[in-house]
Parts: sequence; structure tokens; C-alpha cells
Amino acid sequence: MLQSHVVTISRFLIDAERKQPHATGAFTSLLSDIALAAKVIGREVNKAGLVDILGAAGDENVHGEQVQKLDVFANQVMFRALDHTGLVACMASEENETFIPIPDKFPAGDYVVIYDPLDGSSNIDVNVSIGTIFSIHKKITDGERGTLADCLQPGSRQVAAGYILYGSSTMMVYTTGAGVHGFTLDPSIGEFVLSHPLLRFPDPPKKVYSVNEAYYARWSRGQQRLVSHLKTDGGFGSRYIGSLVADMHRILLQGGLFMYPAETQNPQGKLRLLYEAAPMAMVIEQAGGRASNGIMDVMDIQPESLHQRIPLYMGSKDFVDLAEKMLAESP
Ligand code: AHM
Ligand code: MG
Repeated sequence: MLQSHVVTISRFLIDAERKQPHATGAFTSLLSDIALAAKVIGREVNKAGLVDILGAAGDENVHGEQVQKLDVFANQVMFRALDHTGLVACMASEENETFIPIPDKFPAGDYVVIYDPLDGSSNIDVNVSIGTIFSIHKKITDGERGTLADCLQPGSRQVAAGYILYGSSTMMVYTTGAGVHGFTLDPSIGEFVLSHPLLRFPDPPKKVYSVNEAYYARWSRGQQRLVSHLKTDGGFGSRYIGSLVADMHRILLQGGLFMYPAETQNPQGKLRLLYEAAPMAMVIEQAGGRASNGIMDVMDIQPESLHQRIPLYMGSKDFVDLAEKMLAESP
């Protein structure tokens, strides 16, 4: 029996829509479509360990069907959940080199959806949590259909952003600019239910930093000093999963500092502005934290290309402030 206090994501979205006098329902529909894609991707992620039994990627499974790589599958699911809706002007995906127009056979809409369909996918084989990240903008060009320029907008112009974490449970966390809300998938009813309303970074935060310290020798002097300070005088502990959504989700719930700095082999770091940094930054700021490239707010960076990378410092505000200060002292 459905307990009376259970709030599904659909109900939550409809309640939020009712509070907006001019809402058309488009936005509610868009987020519902993403939630549906998340359930489909989550179902396949949960079966990933069965790949030896059912067939590996590129093989035929026991049913004689071709088995797809999970990140390719997730990319298609996101696209197909949104392409026909008439709500989307164009899309961009970390898996596609160029921006993705809406097929001519479908009407186009006002929203631009940018996503990383399966971030951390190298963790799939070892059963570690992975995630989907999404970012939504309004189209800014005049044409009927979206263009590359519509995708290259700074994070501050996002109208919504969020992520789905495929972990010990599947969670969808998003913001539309009025706080951050988390929903946990109840597999018994197949619904995301509100489990973390109005998420805020804890105060005081847990002193934990999250970085791939194996790159220490390739960091700037400032970055080396920062991490040395955190673990000695700062009294920080360390946790690094190597899966952005999982690392960031932990930091959102407990506090801490996530870093993917510049290093000599990757002078702009590894993570991508549009697919990873900007959407995470919107969630983080809405939860009272900060996201920076070490010099300025991620949300203020004007993207120059679809797959642009940036160094990334995100988490509890005081820790990101400290990182910026120490990086400026010895660049
Ligand atoms: P991907 O987009 O190819 O999956 O790479 C992104 C992932 C992030 O989830 C994670 O924060 C980072 O790569 C880890 O990189 P590294 O192995 O260099 O520490
Ligand atoms: Mg990624």
C-alpha cells in the first residue's frame, strides 16, 4: 500500500509547477523524461555484473542479441528519452563529438539539454558507483532549432541541473534554482521518492579531501602545498572513489573538498566544463557550497568549446575559498 507520506518525483514536480503561475508543464515533462531515462539506465547498470553470463559488449548474448557497451547504451537512452518530445532545441553529450540536433521528423522546443550519460564508466567492471549528469539551458538563438551557440552558455544561465547516482541505491538529485532535492528509487514500485528535501552542505563540514594523489609530482607547487597543508595542519582525512558523481554526492552529504587540479600531463585537468563541472556547480551552489576552477567560480566561465576541460575545486565553501587562496599564494 502506498504510504500517505511518500512523495514521488512526479508529484513533487507537479506541486512545484503549480507554484509557477506561467508554467507550461514543459519543464516538468522534461525532468520526468530524464527520470525515466535514469530508471532505464539504472536497470542496465544493475545487471552489469551479469555480463559474463549474458554476453560481453560487442558479443551476442544468450538470446542472440548484440550486447552494447553500457556507456553507448546510456547515451542512446538519454537521447531517445528527449528527442521526440517537442521540448528540446538541441542536445550535447560527452559521448558525441559535435552537438546533437533534434531529428527533422520531430518538432523542436526551447530547452537545451547537455549530459554525460555515464560518468566514471571505467568503474563499471569493478562494481563501483557511477552516474549520469545533466544540465538544462534555455535556447538563446532565434532559429527554430538549436545551434552550437545554444550549448556554449555559462553555468550561471542553467535553468536546471542534476545527477543520477547508481550506487547502493539509485538516486536522482537536481535543482531548478530553488534548492536541491534528492529522490531515491524505490525498486518495489519503480518510482523515485523524495528522500532528501532541500539538501544543504553540513555546517560544520567533515574535513575530508578527495583527489587523485598519484598525480602529486605533476601538480603545481601551490596544489602540492594545499594538499600537504590539508593532511597535516588541516587535520583532513581523505576519500577518493574516482567516480565524480559518487565523490561529489558524499561531499554534498558530509562536507569536504573535491579536487581535480591541473597537472603537467593535463594542463586543464580532466573534467569537462559543460558535462561535469557546470551542472555539478549549480547543484553545489544551490546547496550552499562553492565550485571554482581555482581562480574563479565555475558558473561564470564562458565555454569556448563543447569538450573544454577545466581544473575543478568543489565542495564546502570555506574549503574551496582556502584552496583558491593557497593556489594564488604559490601558483
Ligand atoms: P569519464 O568521463 O571518462 O568517465 O572520466 C571522468 C571520471 C570522473 O568520474 C572522475 O572524477 C575522474 O574521471 C577520475 O579520474 P582519474 O582516474 O584520473 O582520477
Ligand atoms: Mg565524464
